[in-house]
Amino acid sequence: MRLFLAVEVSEEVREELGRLGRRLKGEFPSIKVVPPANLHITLRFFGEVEDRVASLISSKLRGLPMGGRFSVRLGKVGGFPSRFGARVVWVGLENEERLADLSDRLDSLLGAAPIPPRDKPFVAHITVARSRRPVNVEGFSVRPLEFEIRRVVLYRSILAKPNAIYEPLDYYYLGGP
Ligand code: 2AM
Repeated sequence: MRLFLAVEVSEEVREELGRLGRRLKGEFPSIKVVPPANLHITLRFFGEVEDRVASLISSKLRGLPMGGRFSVRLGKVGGFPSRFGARVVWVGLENEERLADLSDRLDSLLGAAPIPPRDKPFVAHITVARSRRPVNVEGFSVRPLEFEIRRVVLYRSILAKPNAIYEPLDYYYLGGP
């Protein structure tokens, strides 16, 4: 199964990014907007793994201290490979060091083989749309909403049309009051 670890965004953020998605669609009709229910911040992508590796990931993370809760804030609208010619449109995060620390912590808890290694450095982002044709997203922005990160979710991703289905398999709670 295809797996990744992510954190959720608040309802208010889903609404704000939904508005951004509608503005993008208005400007670039062929763009594919991520449905609000699918918005998330990936901390670690594993790709396709065997069932026993999925169970190992759950058992390694369950019950371990993940660090405390923290807040992040929506930042700039950007693009991969660039915001002037974006095929992936994303929103960045302020306080992204906390997310990077959490991603590193997960890596050290998970250890090496048979867990697939990380293939790209961590870049905190929320993907909001994808486009075959590169689009210029300079000039788009979102309100700098703040939201709390309370838990890490292990998701199974089922590639489907028109949108992937993300099925939560397990939750790992950050400490806090
Ligand atoms: P994206 O949003 O930048 O496309 C489910 O597919 C999640 O895993 C998405 O958030 C996606 O990031 C991320 N993902 C997919 N392939 C990846 C890869 N090779 N490396 C890192 N993250 C990946």
